[in-house]
Formats: sequence, structure tokens, C-alpha cells
Amino acid sequence: MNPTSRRRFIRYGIVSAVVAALGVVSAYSLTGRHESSPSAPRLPPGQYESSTLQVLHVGGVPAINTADWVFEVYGEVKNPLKMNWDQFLKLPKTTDVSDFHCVTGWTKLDNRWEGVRFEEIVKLAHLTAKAKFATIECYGEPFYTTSLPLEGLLRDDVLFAYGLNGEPLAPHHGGPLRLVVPEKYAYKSAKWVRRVKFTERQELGFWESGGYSNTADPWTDDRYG
Ligand SMILES: Nc1nc2c(c(=O)[nH]1)N[C@H]1C(S)=C(S)[C@@H](COP(=O)(O)O)O[C@H]1N2
Ligand SMILES: [Mo]
Repeated sequence: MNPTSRRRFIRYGIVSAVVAALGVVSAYSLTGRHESSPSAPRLPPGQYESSTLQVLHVGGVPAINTADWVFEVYGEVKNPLKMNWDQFLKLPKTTDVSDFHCVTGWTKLDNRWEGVRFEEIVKLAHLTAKAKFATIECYGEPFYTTSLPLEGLLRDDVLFAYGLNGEPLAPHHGGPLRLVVPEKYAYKSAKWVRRVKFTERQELGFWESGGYSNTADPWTDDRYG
């Protein structure tokens, strides 16, 4: 190899190495953490892995008898809903395995939730054109609420869950029915769901009005509002 072609060869080598490195970096960021790509990180920034779901809530566990339980959907809907437990159990059932990230730092991977997609409720309630957000209102004291934009709630992994890992959802985990929103910090995953209110503007939930982020995105370390 003469000196000129060797120089060209080396330059070519460096350029391809840089191109390859950029390719790896962009493939990494494009895969998205939550898609099940083998190279995708499972833990969001600042989170540690916990072997269990840690029981966490304000107030006590409300005593809810499924015989008295009602689920209501109101606000910006053309067809308000009021369902009892048996009626809710007849809705199309789905199972989804997802990770659960608490803003205090723990993440429990691979929780198998069983229940009804949020989307099923939307289909039944027929939203008005104004509906852009939903507030989830819970049983129990103090009155716990949280709210989310509709787009985030229509994802396939957002469920009203009544089962966890093959068992009925235990009261301390939000049974008989809780919301599960895997792509947000867990204070959006309201336990003991009672009502869903569709709104034009977003209402601030319990922790959100106490200084926690309203967007609550674990992947951007978006903890405080
Ligand atoms: N109704 C209600 N839902 C709630 C809470 C609460 O205080 N009340 N706490 C949230 C928070 S901060 C977390 S981390 C999860 C905890 O769910 P787990 O106890 O099933 O692990 O519930 C969320 N849902
Ligand atoms: Mo949490």
C-alpha cells in the first residue's frame, strides 16, 4: 500500500467506525425502553428493582364489598355508565404483563394484570368532542384522584385490573378494581376505582396537586411538578 492509499484506508476506517457507533446509539434510542427488545433497558433512570410490589397508599384500605360496588363513568360522555360487579366482569377481558414504577424509586418488573382495557370503557361511554382527559376517583379516605390525557389512557397496556399474577386483586393492591398505567409513575395507577370523569381540561390529582409531576414520565425522571 502506498502512503496515500494507506491514509485513505485509515480515514475510511475511522469514518466507518464513527458511522457504526452512531448507528448503535440511534438504534438504542429508537427501540424505546418499553418495547420488548432484548437490548432495551428495563429500569428507568433513578429506579431500583424491587422483588415485590410495595404496598403504598394514603389512608387505610377501604372495605369494599363487591355486592355494593359500583363503577360510574360521567362527565364529557354521551352515554354515562353505572355498572355493578357482575356487569363489569362481563366486559371483554384482557391480560397484560408490564412493569410498575413508583416515584419513590422502586420498580417491580413483569406484573401480569388481568382486567378490562381503558379503551373498552371509552367505546361504551361514547365521549363528547370535548373529552380530552379523564379523572379517576377512588373509594376510600382521603379522597384520592388522579388524571391523565386520553391518548395515554388508550394504550393497550392501560387496564382496569381485577387480577394480578393469576389471583384476584387483593384489597391492599387496590382490589376489587384498580387502574394500571405502566408508562407513568404509579401514583397514576389509582387503586379502588369508583368513578371515571371525562373532562375538557385536566384536573389535578391528589399527588399532582401536592408537587408531584402531572406528566409523571419515568423515562425522563419526571418526578416533580
Ligand atoms: N387510591 C389510591 N391509589 C393509589 C395510591 C393511593 O394512595 N390511593 N397510591 C399510589 C402509589 S404512589 C403507588 S406506588 C401505587 C402502589 O400500588 P401497590 O400498593 O399495589 O404496590 O398505588 C397508587 N395508587
Ligand atoms: Mo408511588
